[in-house]
Amino acid sequence: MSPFSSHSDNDFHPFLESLAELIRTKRSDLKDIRTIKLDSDLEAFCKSVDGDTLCISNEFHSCTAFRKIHLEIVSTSSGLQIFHCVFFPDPCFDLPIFGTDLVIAQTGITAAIVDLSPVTSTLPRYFNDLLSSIIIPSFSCQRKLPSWGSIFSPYVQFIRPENPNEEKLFLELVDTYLQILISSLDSITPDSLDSPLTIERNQGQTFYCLQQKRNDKTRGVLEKAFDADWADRYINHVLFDLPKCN
Ligand code: BLA
Repeated sequence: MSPFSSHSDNDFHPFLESLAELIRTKRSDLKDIRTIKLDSDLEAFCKSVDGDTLCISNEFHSCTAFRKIHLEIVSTSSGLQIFHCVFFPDPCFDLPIFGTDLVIAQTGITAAIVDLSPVTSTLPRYFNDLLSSIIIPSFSCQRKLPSWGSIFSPYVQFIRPENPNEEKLFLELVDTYLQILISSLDSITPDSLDSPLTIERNQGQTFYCLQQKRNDKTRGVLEKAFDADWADRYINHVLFDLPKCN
Protein backbone atom coordinates (compact mmCIF):
# COMPACT_ATOMS: atom_id res chain seq x y z
CA MET A 1 0.00 0.00 0.00
CA SER A 2 1.34 3.41 -0.90
CA PRO A 3 2.03 5.63 2.09
CA PHE A 4 0.31 8.35 0.10
CA SER A 5 -2.99 6.49 0.42
CA SER A 6 -3.14 7.71 4.00
CA HIS A 7 -3.89 11.15 2.61
CA SER A 8 -7.49 12.13 2.14
CA ASP A 9 -6.61 13.26 -1.37
CA ASN A 10 -3.69 11.34 -2.79
CA ASP A 11 -3.79 12.87 -6.26
CA PHE A 12 -0.77 14.89 -7.20
CA HIS A 13 -1.06 18.19 -9.02
CA PRO A 14 -1.12 17.53 -12.81
CA PHE A 15 1.94 19.77 -13.24
CA LEU A 16 3.90 17.64 -10.77
CA GLU A 17 2.67 14.43 -12.44
CA SER A 18 3.75 15.74 -15.87
CA LEU A 19 7.18 16.79 -14.61
CA ALA A 20 7.73 13.41 -12.94
CA GLU A 21 6.65 11.54 -16.07
CA LEU A 22 8.90 13.66 -18.28
CA ILE A 23 11.94 13.03 -16.10
CA ARG A 24 11.26 9.31 -15.71
CA THR A 25 11.00 8.99 -19.51
CA LYS A 26 14.22 10.93 -20.08
CA ARG A 27 15.96 8.93 -17.34
CA SER A 28 15.01 5.70 -19.11
CA ASP A 29 16.86 6.97 -22.23
CA LEU A 30 20.17 6.64 -20.37
CA LYS A 31 21.90 3.58 -21.78
CA ASP A 32 23.14 1.80 -18.68
CA ILE A 33 20.68 3.13 -16.13
CA ARG A 34 20.24 1.01 -13.01
CA THR A 35 18.06 1.34 -9.96
CA ILE A 36 19.81 1.78 -6.64
CA LYS A 37 17.97 -0.32 -4.13
CA LEU A 38 17.12 1.68 -1.07
CA ASP A 39 16.44 0.56 2.47
CA SER A 40 12.67 0.10 2.44
CA ASP A 41 12.33 2.66 5.24
CA LEU A 42 13.77 5.34 2.93
CA GLU A 43 11.87 4.38 -0.20
CA ALA A 44 8.49 5.62 0.98
CA PHE A 45 7.47 6.71 4.44
CA CYS A 46 5.10 9.00 6.31
CA LYS A 47 5.14 10.89 9.58
CA SER A 48 2.18 12.47 11.34
CA VAL A 49 2.48 15.44 13.60
CA ASP A 50 -0.25 17.72 14.98
CA GLY A 51 -2.82 16.15 12.66
CA ASP A 52 -0.75 16.76 9.50
CA THR A 53 0.85 13.82 7.71
CA LEU A 54 3.98 14.26 5.63
CA CYS A 55 4.90 11.54 3.13
CA ILE A 56 8.12 11.16 1.18
CA SER A 57 8.90 8.83 -1.69
CA ASN A 58 12.34 8.42 -3.21
CA GLU A 59 13.78 6.92 -6.38
CA PHE A 60 17.54 6.53 -6.83
CA HIS A 61 19.28 5.52 -10.03
CA SER A 62 22.80 5.65 -11.34
CA CYS A 63 24.66 5.06 -14.60
CA THR A 64 28.19 5.47 -15.88
CA ALA A 65 28.04 9.25 -16.21
CA PHE A 66 25.91 9.96 -13.12
CA ARG A 67 26.83 8.84 -9.64
CA LYS A 68 23.29 9.56 -8.41
CA ILE A 69 19.98 10.44 -10.02
CA HIS A 70 17.51 11.30 -7.30
CA LEU A 71 13.81 11.87 -7.76
CA GLU A 72 11.74 12.69 -4.71
CA ILE A 73 8.14 13.61 -4.02
CA VAL A 74 7.12 15.12 -0.70
CA SER A 75 3.48 15.73 0.14
CA THR A 76 1.48 16.65 3.20
CA SER A 77 -2.15 16.05 4.03
CA SER A 78 -2.52 19.82 4.38
CA GLY A 79 -1.84 20.21 0.67
CA LEU A 80 1.88 20.89 0.20
CA GLN A 81 3.46 19.02 -2.71
CA ILE A 82 7.15 19.16 -3.60
CA PHE A 83 8.99 17.59 -6.49
CA HIS A 84 12.78 17.42 -6.25
CA CYS A 85 15.16 15.96 -8.79
CA VAL A 86 18.93 16.13 -9.18
CA PHE A 87 21.29 14.38 -11.60
CA PHE A 88 24.72 14.36 -9.89
CA PRO A 89 27.46 13.57 -12.42
CA ASP A 90 30.41 11.30 -11.77
CA PRO A 91 33.13 13.98 -11.37
CA CYS A 92 35.29 12.18 -13.98
CA PHE A 93 32.83 13.51 -16.57
CA ASP A 94 32.81 17.16 -17.62
CA LEU A 95 29.10 17.62 -16.94
CA PRO A 96 26.98 20.17 -15.06
CA ILE A 97 24.47 19.18 -12.37
CA PHE A 98 20.88 19.03 -13.55
CA GLY A 99 18.43 20.10 -10.86
CA THR A 100 14.76 20.91 -10.70
CA ASP A 101 12.46 21.73 -7.80
CA LEU A 102 8.73 22.34 -7.80
CA VAL A 103 6.78 23.62 -4.81
CA ILE A 104 2.99 23.55 -4.77
CA ALA A 105 1.12 24.95 -1.78
CA GLN A 106 -2.61 24.90 -1.04
CA THR A 107 -2.86 28.19 -2.89
CA GLY A 108 -1.20 26.83 -6.04
CA ILE A 109 2.26 26.55 -7.55
CA THR A 110 4.70 28.87 -5.77
CA ALA A 111 8.06 27.88 -7.24
CA ALA A 112 9.45 26.07 -10.26
CA ILE A 113 13.19 26.02 -10.82
CA VAL A 114 15.38 24.28 -13.35
CA ASP A 115 19.07 24.54 -14.10
CA LEU A 116 22.16 22.92 -15.51
CA SER A 117 24.55 24.16 -12.83
CA PRO A 118 28.31 24.40 -13.43
CA VAL A 119 30.78 22.70 -11.09
CA THR A 120 33.70 24.73 -12.42
CA SER A 121 33.90 28.50 -12.95
CA THR A 122 31.88 28.27 -16.17
CA LEU A 123 29.71 25.72 -17.93
CA PRO A 124 31.54 23.41 -20.34
CA ARG A 125 31.56 24.92 -23.86
CA TYR A 126 29.11 22.36 -25.30
CA PHE A 127 26.49 23.43 -22.75
CA ASN A 128 27.14 27.14 -23.05
CA ASP A 129 26.81 27.01 -26.84
CA LEU A 130 23.56 25.05 -26.78
CA LEU A 131 21.96 26.88 -23.85
CA SER A 132 22.78 30.27 -25.31
CA SER A 133 21.07 29.30 -28.56
CA ILE A 134 17.69 28.34 -27.09
CA ILE A 135 14.87 30.81 -26.66
CA ILE A 136 13.93 31.02 -23.01
CA PRO A 137 10.26 32.04 -22.65
CA SER A 138 9.62 35.33 -20.86
CA PHE A 139 7.74 33.96 -17.86
CA SER A 140 5.58 36.62 -16.22
CA CYS A 141 6.70 35.97 -12.63
CA GLN A 142 10.48 35.63 -12.24
CA ARG A 143 11.53 34.93 -8.67
CA LYS A 144 14.60 36.29 -6.95
CA LEU A 145 17.28 33.72 -6.15
CA PRO A 146 18.46 33.45 -2.52
CA SER A 147 22.11 34.30 -1.73
CA TRP A 148 23.18 30.64 -1.76
CA GLY A 149 21.88 30.49 -5.36
CA SER A 150 25.25 31.67 -6.72
CA ILE A 151 25.76 27.99 -7.65
CA PHE A 152 23.27 28.27 -10.50
CA SER A 153 24.16 28.99 -14.14
CA PRO A 154 23.15 32.12 -16.08
CA TYR A 155 20.44 29.90 -17.65
CA VAL A 156 18.66 29.08 -14.39
CA GLN A 157 14.93 29.66 -14.46
CA PHE A 158 13.28 30.33 -11.11
CA ILE A 159 9.67 31.24 -11.72
CA ARG A 160 6.12 31.00 -10.50
CA PRO A 161 4.11 29.74 -13.49
CA GLU A 162 1.03 31.92 -13.79
CA ASN A 163 -1.15 29.74 -16.04
CA PRO A 164 -1.27 26.34 -17.80
CA ASN A 165 0.58 27.78 -20.79
CA GLU A 166 3.51 28.81 -18.58
CA GLU A 167 3.44 25.36 -16.95
CA LYS A 168 3.71 23.83 -20.43
CA LEU A 169 6.57 26.17 -21.37
CA PHE A 170 8.41 25.25 -18.17
CA LEU A 171 8.02 21.54 -18.91
CA GLU A 172 9.38 22.12 -22.42
CA LEU A 173 12.37 23.89 -20.92
CA VAL A 174 13.05 20.98 -18.55
CA ASP A 175 12.80 18.66 -21.54
CA THR A 176 15.30 20.79 -23.49
CA TYR A 177 17.79 21.02 -20.59
CA LEU A 178 17.68 17.24 -20.09
CA GLN A 179 17.95 16.65 -23.84
CA ILE A 180 21.09 18.80 -23.94
CA LEU A 181 22.54 16.92 -20.96
CA ILE A 182 21.78 13.47 -22.35
CA SER A 183 22.91 14.31 -25.90
CA SER A 184 26.30 15.43 -24.54
CA LEU A 185 27.01 11.88 -23.37
CA ASP A 186 27.47 10.60 -26.94
CA SER A 187 30.78 12.39 -27.37
CA ILE A 188 32.14 12.53 -23.83
CA THR A 189 35.26 10.74 -22.60
CA PRO A 190 35.78 10.60 -18.85
CA ASP A 191 38.97 11.94 -17.27
CA SER A 192 40.87 9.72 -14.88
CA LEU A 193 40.04 9.64 -11.18
CA ASP A 194 43.25 11.48 -10.29
CA SER A 195 43.07 14.08 -13.07
CA PRO A 196 43.18 17.69 -11.76
CA LEU A 197 39.99 18.29 -13.81
CA THR A 198 38.18 15.49 -11.97
CA ILE A 199 39.42 16.83 -8.64
CA GLU A 200 38.23 20.35 -9.51
CA ARG A 201 34.79 19.04 -10.50
CA ASN A 202 34.62 16.99 -7.31
CA GLN A 203 35.27 20.15 -5.30
CA GLY A 204 32.69 22.05 -7.38
CA GLN A 205 30.07 19.39 -6.70
CA THR A 206 30.87 19.49 -3.00
CA PHE A 207 30.36 23.28 -3.03
CA TYR A 208 27.00 22.83 -4.84
CA CYS A 209 25.86 20.42 -2.10
CA LEU A 210 27.06 22.71 0.71
CA GLN A 211 25.19 25.66 -0.78
CA GLN A 212 21.98 23.62 -1.26
CA LYS A 213 22.20 22.66 2.41
CA ARG A 214 21.82 26.37 3.23
CA ASN A 215 18.23 26.28 1.91
CA ASP A 216 16.29 26.83 5.15
CA LYS A 217 13.01 26.20 3.35
CA THR A 218 13.87 22.57 2.64
CA ARG A 219 15.11 22.10 6.19
CA GLY A 220 11.97 23.82 7.56
CA VAL A 221 9.55 21.38 5.91
CA LEU A 222 11.54 18.35 7.15
CA GLU A 223 12.11 19.69 10.68
CA LYS A 224 8.44 20.44 11.13
CA ALA A 225 7.47 16.81 10.56
CA PHE A 226 10.51 15.09 12.01
CA ASP A 227 13.08 16.85 14.18
CA ALA A 228 16.25 18.86 13.64
CA ASP A 229 18.60 15.86 13.97
CA TRP A 230 16.57 13.74 11.58
CA ALA A 231 16.32 16.61 9.07
CA ASP A 232 20.07 17.11 9.29
CA ARG A 233 20.80 13.45 8.64
CA TYR A 234 18.32 13.33 5.76
CA ILE A 235 19.78 16.44 4.12
CA ASN A 236 23.38 15.22 4.59
CA HIS A 237 22.91 11.60 3.57
CA VAL A 238 19.95 11.45 1.21
CA LEU A 239 19.47 14.84 -0.45
CA PHE A 240 22.97 16.30 -0.68
CA ASP A 241 25.58 13.69 0.25
CA LEU A 242 29.00 14.81 -0.94
CA PRO A 243 30.81 13.07 -3.80
CA LYS A 244 33.52 10.69 -2.60
CA CYS A 245 37.01 12.16 -2.33
CA ASN A 246 39.51 11.01 -4.91
C1 BLA B 1 12.40 26.77 -2.25
N1 BLA B 1 12.08 24.47 -1.29
C2 BLA B 1 11.74 25.78 -1.49
C3 BLA B 1 10.57 26.08 -0.73
C4 BLA B 1 10.20 24.92 -0.07
C5 BLA B 1 11.15 23.93 -0.42
C6 BLA B 1 9.03 24.73 0.87
C7 BLA B 1 9.88 27.44 -0.66
C8 BLA B 1 8.99 27.63 -1.86
C9 BLA B 1 8.72 29.05 -2.20
O1 BLA B 1 9.46 29.96 -1.78
O2 BLA B 1 7.75 29.29 -2.94
C10 BLA B 1 11.13 22.60 0.10
N2 BLA B 1 12.47 21.45 -1.59
C11 BLA B 1 11.80 21.49 -0.41
C12 BLA B 1 11.87 20.19 0.20
C13 BLA B 1 12.63 19.42 -0.67
C14 BLA B 1 12.99 20.21 -1.77
C15 BLA B 1 11.25 19.81 1.48
O3 BLA B 1 13.67 19.82 -2.73
C16 BLA B 1 13.05 18.02 -0.61
C17 BLA B 1 12.93 17.23 0.40
N3 BLA B 1 16.04 23.02 -4.11
C18 BLA B 1 16.50 21.79 -4.40
C19 BLA B 1 17.06 21.80 -5.71
C20 BLA B 1 16.93 23.09 -6.21
C21 BLA B 1 16.27 23.85 -5.19
C22 BLA B 1 17.70 20.63 -6.35
O4 BLA B 1 16.44 20.83 -3.63
C23 BLA B 1 17.34 23.67 -7.48
C24 BLA B 1 17.79 23.02 -8.53
C25 BLA B 1 15.92 25.19 -5.32
N4 BLA B 1 14.06 25.56 -3.71
C26 BLA B 1 15.08 25.97 -4.49
C27 BLA B 1 15.17 27.40 -4.45
C28 BLA B 1 14.19 27.84 -3.58
C29 BLA B 1 13.49 26.67 -3.13
C30 BLA B 1 16.17 28.26 -5.21
C31 BLA B 1 13.89 29.26 -3.15
C32 BLA B 1 14.56 29.52 -1.83
C33 BLA B 1 14.32 30.91 -1.33
O5 BLA B 1 13.60 31.69 -1.95
O6 BLA B 1 14.90 31.22 -0.25
